[in-house]
Amino acid sequence: MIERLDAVELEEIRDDFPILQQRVHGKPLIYFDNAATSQKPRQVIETLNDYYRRYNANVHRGIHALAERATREYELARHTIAKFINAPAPETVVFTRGTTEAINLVAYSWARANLKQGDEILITWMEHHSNIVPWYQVAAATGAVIKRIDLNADGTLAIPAINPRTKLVAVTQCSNVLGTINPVKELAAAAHKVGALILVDGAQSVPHLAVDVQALDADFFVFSGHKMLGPTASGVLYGKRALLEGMPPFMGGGEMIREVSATGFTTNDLPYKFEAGTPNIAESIGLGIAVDYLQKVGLDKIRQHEKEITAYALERLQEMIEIKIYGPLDAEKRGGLVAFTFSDIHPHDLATFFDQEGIAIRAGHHCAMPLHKHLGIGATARASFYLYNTRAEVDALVATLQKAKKFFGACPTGRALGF
Ligand code: C6P
Repeated sequence: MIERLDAVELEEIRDDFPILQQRVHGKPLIYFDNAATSQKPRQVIETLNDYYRRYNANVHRGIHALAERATREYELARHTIAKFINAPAPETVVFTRGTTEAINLVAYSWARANLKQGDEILITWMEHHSNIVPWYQVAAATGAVIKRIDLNADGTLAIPAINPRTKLVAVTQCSNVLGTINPVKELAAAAHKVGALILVDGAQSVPHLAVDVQALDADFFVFSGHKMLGPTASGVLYGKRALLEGMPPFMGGGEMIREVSATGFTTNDLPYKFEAGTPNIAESIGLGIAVDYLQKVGLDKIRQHEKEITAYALERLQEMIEIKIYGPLDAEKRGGLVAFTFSDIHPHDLATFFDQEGIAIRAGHHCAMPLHKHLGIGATARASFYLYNTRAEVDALVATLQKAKKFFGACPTGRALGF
């Protein structure tokens, strides 16, 4: 039986998000910018408040009551998150400030130590700049070469046989523009066949789909807390233990050492070797509470809800001849976001028009400039959904597009196409 959120649950969820109760420009807020950052439930907001009011202290240092409580809650969050992604042990979960920092950690530590001239790093056309620029930097430092997996006409990956020169496949599990959900398990198997590793960017998947890093056989898996109901500056690098153990530290300082002498240092155990300095304590604790919240609702229910909202949005948007939607038109193959262009109206003008109606969407290149260039466009408008969005809000999106058409005097540019 398919589990879905019923109307009562949806209303209860919405009540947990104080920000959704407000009006923007005199209109009820409709928040469709979840791929940029999600809103936070009161449980997470209260956790941050509680930390700073009642047990603010540094972790793994003091022996007083506040320090012990802070350390306990911080490590509890690590346990919760490890279980959530089915990591084999909490030590394989490193807290970072987000996806970007986690990818840079791997690029600076693993890649610089392991790649050499002529080695290949395989990415895709749909990567976010966070999963492109660190590899350009690695290529410049080591002489490695960047290769890209091409796209099919429907915005899915045209998966090639992987070249034996490939040492790393770095791929997003869900595109923040096309919405495409990529077959990372198959890519991991193909990478391993030629002795390459795979790094999976889970920034747009972990908030929305049940993820099992062991079932995927990911070598590295990264994601951001702020896109999954958690605080900003929270995030995770998961890595296979043997890999993390073999890697040099990314940053030097307190916590990451076991001993420091007049001439050198030895490194701490996992995961602390990669958590130099005072970490993002409140944020990581808050992320643990966000994960509790997602698990209480149920990832399968959340995915089903978003699939239904996305399918409805795709159907309603395609009623308009002026629209062009990017990525697969089948909600089963995509996450809960839709990027589009609408006639000849610039996406920034559209986003401004939407804002006046109280609807938050994003416009621009969404930190995926190579993808937009590859598609021959400068920018797209994007509506991205989460567990608290409703069909009525999608109706408002469509009604506002119709209003924008009248306002801007848009002329049809062709039928909605997959690409
Ligand atoms: N995408 C968006 O509006 P950080 O900024 O480190 O939390 O996440 C970076 C990142 C990495 N990979 C993917 C697939 C992403 O979507 C993002 C963030 C936001 O699409 C902000 S640009």
